[in-house]
Amino acid sequence: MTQTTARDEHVEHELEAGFDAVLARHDRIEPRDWMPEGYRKTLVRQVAQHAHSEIIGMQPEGNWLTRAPSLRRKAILLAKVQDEAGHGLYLYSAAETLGASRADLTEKLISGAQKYSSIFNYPTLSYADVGTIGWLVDGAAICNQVPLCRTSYGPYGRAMIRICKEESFHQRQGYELLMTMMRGTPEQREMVQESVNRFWWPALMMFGPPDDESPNTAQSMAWGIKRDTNDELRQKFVDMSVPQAQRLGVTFPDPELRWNAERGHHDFGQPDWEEFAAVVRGEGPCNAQRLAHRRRAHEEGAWVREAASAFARRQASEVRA
Ligand code: FAQ
Repeated sequence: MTQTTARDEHVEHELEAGFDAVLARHDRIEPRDWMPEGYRKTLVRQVAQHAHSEIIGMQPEGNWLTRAPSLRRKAILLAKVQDEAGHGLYLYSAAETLGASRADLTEKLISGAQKYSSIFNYPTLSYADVGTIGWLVDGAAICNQVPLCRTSYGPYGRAMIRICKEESFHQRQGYELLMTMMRGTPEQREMVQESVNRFWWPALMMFGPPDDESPNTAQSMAWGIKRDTNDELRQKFVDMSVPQAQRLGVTFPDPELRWNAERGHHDFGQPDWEEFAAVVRGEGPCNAQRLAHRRRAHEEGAWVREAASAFARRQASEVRA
């Protein structure tokens, strides 16, 4: 071994020890800190997938913007969909602090090289779906994201704090919409139940595969990127949703769902994991439509990006002059 290699190895060792010490203290890793390449890559993967989900996630509800049943519902829905765009932008910015570029991540999304959440590949067939997405999809997102406020990477955790506050409003508006419909006609109540039946299982899939089939969980937990496993969060979501469903007057389409006094949790059935795998592979009901829409919006927005870059270049040259 040459002297330089030995010294490099020693430095690397020290850096790694410093990184481990930060994690052990439950402190934050910041963009300029040394980090193992695997940690950086895992974060870029998760944060990019999260950002893409927020952006693609505008489409299912956006579908109902022009058909909202009242001005009030339209104002609420517009605000919610715009919030999702904002979440996408905070998250792309967090990914940029790791050396990724937003343009490159967008290319990877529209070429299908990077994933986004399976949930957004299901259609929204009635206005009740707007309420169900708020209640169950944002509810699942909150369950998953509140622990991420304590994730070990500073910019991601800080983005999560604001995102969670906004997701809470999203969940409340969804629940309030469904409650209003449940107080309406028998047809409206049926619409709510039908919508809940379609979204329950896909909402459970949002937490990812079962722990024993999750290739990333163990390492992500060791690095403090994830604070809970997929199954732990899924259980938390089920326990949280059951009393809310009872209050609302709807049921979940799971014959195995029941309280287990010994465990202090609800037992529940397994989602169809083959369906999950197919949706993640791009074979869900709306995958092609969602990506085609995003691709078209990206192409049609090219002139805005060019104009913004030209403006930024001119401003920079004026400052230099
Ligand atoms: N869909 O080893 P794991 C929202 C992939 S935001 C598609 O367990 P990991 C707000 C996973 O990437 C919703 N793919 O992976 C909103 C991995 O593939 P890879 C998004 C999935 O990362 C509401 C492979 O399977 N939230 O809803 C899914 O440790 C309403 C193996 O899985 C986030 O992204 C899935 N459901 O755990 C917006 C939260 N699950 O990359 C609009 C942050 C897993 O190895 C309207 N992310 N995969 O090829 C996370 O917490 C984690 O990334 C998990 C997955 C828990 C999603």
